[in-house]
Parts: sequence; structure tokens; C-alpha cells
Amino acid sequence: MLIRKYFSQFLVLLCLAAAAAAQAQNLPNVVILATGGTIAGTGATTTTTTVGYTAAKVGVDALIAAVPELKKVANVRGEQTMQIASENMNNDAWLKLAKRVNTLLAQSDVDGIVITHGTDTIEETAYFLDLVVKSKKPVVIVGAMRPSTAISADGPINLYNAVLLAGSKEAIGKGVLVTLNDQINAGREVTKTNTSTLDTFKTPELGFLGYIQGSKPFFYRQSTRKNTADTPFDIMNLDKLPQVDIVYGYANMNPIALNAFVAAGAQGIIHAGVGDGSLNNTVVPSLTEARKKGVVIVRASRVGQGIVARNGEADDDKLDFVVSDTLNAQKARILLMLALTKTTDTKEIQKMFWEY
Ligand code: DAS
Repeated sequence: MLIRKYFSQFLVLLCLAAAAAAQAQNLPNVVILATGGTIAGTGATTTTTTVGYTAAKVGVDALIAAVPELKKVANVRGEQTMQIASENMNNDAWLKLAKRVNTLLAQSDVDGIVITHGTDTIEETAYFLDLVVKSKKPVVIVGAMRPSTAISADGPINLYNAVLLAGSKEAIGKGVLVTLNDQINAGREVTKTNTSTLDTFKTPELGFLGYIQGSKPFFYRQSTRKNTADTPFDIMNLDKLPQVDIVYGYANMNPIALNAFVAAGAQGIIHAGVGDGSLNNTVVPSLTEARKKGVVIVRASRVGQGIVARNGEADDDKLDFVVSDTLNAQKARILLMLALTKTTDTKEIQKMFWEY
């Protein structure tokens, strides 16, 4: 009697295990690469939300364990690639992260990647990866505006959304994506628009790619620019990126910072000018001198939206400058850095700003 009872319990367990294995087989395999940020942050009290917490404290396994629902949408495993607040993100970290992403995506048992990241430089890492990932599989970057210990922390639901997006067919071929707050942004255009609110990530004027609702992604548009596998930028054998710096335009500007960057060996300068990328008279001689030394100059704008028109506020043909199209200064810096790994020809570089 007792044997029959145990045997039937054993059979039930066997069926449950088989059902779980079958379900797991149907789920996508998503790897979570953790880099730090507020999503991994902790605060002294549950009401420590936008200030007073410490970023980059919680490990990737704890982040995953805090969202058991992840198992319903994907087979997930985590790697702690680094543990930093993203204001400290740098070129070496980007190369390490990008190489790991490319290595994993080349594996047939990996269907998508999620990167947990601080929000301060998500927009830069997203565009860098948008240009150097060599796969059409989804890469989704996610962060949080409140630490994991806060009331109504946004990290868990953002992570859940990011994992289901990275495992979705809809996200294939869309370029690197950023999701927070149930919204989906393109890596090329997304930018942080508010220092502390939950809805800070936007693509002003050009708009979101879509939303995540009821555990499903909904896309309404996609970027027209070439990305990921369709770019010529290959970082797998690079261990250093060219030095490119940004000078910020303002009334009563002077060339001190610009001259210092050039003297320190910058190979490229992004000039984030006022308006349509206008140049204050005080800096034109230094820019011209830098160009003569072979430094590539890109005219961007501090405004943040709109096209910086070639030969508009400056004679770019005569000065041999490049214009940034719609890229803001921090993103123009990324494209110029990668462009300089391929060429110093300003005509070639200008074409890249029209294409990526
Ligand atoms: N310091 C911020 C960062 O790591 C915290 C955050 O918002 O993620 O980017």
C-alpha cells in the first residue's frame, strides 16, 4: 500500500519535471550581463529613492532571484561583467562588454542579451553597442531610477520587461534597445531627459519604438539607420579606442578647453555648439589649427534635437569639418571614435554620420 503511494507520488513528480523541462525547452535563452547602476543599488531606508542610495551594490544572481517571474518568459542566467555606477563607464569597459556580448551571441544556445546598467550613460553604451554588436539577435539595456530597496522600485519590472523583450521575435533586427518604464527606445536616439523621474528615457520628437504591455512587446516603428551587423565597426581585436573629446558651446566661450584637449593628443573633437552647431569667433582659429594638425572636427549642437546642417552655420567644406546630423554630442563622440578606427578621411567620416 505504502509502496503504491510513494510510487504514484514519484510519477507525479516525474510528470511535473517533464512538463517543466518541456516548458524550458520552448523558452528563449537569455543571458543577463550586469554592470552596476541604480538597478543594483541599495538605500538605508525604503523611502531612500532618488537620492542618498549607493549604486552598484547588488549582484546579478540577487537581481535575478528577486524576480522569479523571469522563469516564465525565458531561461535566464547571469554574469557580473562589472559593478560600477555608470558615470564611471569608460572605453575599456565598453570594449570588455562588447566583446562578451559578441562572443555570447555567436553561441547557438543564446537567443538574446540583457545588460543591466546605470542610467547616467545608458544612452552612450546603447549607441556604442548599436554600432559594434555583430548579430541581429536582441540586445536590450535596462536600468532603474530607484534602488532595489526602495518602495515601488522600478528595477524588477524593468528587468522582467527587458528579459521578455530580449527573448522576443519582435526585437530581432531592431538594433540595440533600451527599455524602462514599459517603453522601448532605440539605442541611437534614446536620451535621458530628467535627472530623477521614472519616465526620464525618451526619444524626443522622433519618438519611442513601442511599448511593453501585458508581458508583450508592441513595436510601431524602427530606426532607419544601419546598425549592429550592418556596420563596418569591428572591435573584437581592439584594446583601445581613439581619444575624442567634447567642447561645449556657450555665450562668451573661449578656446582654453579645446586647446588643452588638442595638446593632450585628442584625435577628434566634438564641438557641441549653440543653436545649429554655431561656432563662437573665439574658437574658430583653434579649431582651424587643430584641423591642420589632423584632428577631425565634428560640429554637433548642445540643443539635443534636430539636424546640424552641413555648410549651415559654418563653411564645413572650406574648414574640412564634419557635421553630426541628429546625433547629440555624446553620441557623435562614439561614432567619431569608431570612425577613426577605420579612416581619417573626413568625406568617409561624413558619410558614416549620414548612415549610422
Ligand atoms: N549613478 C547612476 C548610474 O549608475 C545611478 C543610476 O541611475 O543608475 O548611472
